[in-house]
Amino acid sequence: MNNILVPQTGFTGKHLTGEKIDKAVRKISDLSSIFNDEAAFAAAPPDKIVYEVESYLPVKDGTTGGLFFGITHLHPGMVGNEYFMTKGHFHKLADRGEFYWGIEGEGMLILMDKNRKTWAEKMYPGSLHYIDGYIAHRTANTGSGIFSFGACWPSDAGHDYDIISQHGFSKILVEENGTPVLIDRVKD
Ligand code: M6P
Ligand code: ZN
Repeated sequence: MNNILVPQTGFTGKHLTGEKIDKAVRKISDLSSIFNDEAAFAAAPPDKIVYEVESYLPVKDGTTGGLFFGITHLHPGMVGNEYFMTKGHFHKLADRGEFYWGIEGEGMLILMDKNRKTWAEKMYPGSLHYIDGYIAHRTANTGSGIFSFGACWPSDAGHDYDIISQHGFSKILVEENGTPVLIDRVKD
């Protein structure tokens, strides 16, 4: 025994391999109240996959001082004129930050502070995004292929989905003349 170990988990650049990898799939039917256009949402196929998340969770959820690592694959698509996107969340321990980085395809990181000020950053292969604590975050696929991005966050951060599922972000990302634009969300 020479104390040189072989890792049991791998990162191929796009996928995670090995032990302790958690996989989650989010379909249209899992995303009620996320999209703004309710009629378009009701007409969308409920079983269509919107995104998949692979996560390496080496410690128990809630552990102070640990880290989690995830890759999210957002499929291309729209609900009405809104791009396929993640649910989006604040952290339960609200001051916890997170890194996101673009791996493949084109997307947008949509951010909102506690005062509901919303802005967005373009994501593309090689883009790196530091998300400060107290900032809600979600991503959207603005391209025609799969949009994959990485994430690394503290293992005690947790996910708080309540504010977003009840009130959304104050702005939504829609396609206008083939271009993504961030506009005020007006609920009809
Ligand atoms: C990233 C990380 C995860 C998150 C996932 C999907 O991989 O931020 O913590 O779960 O994106 O986002 P959401 O949980 O908002 O659906
Ligand atoms: Zn997060």
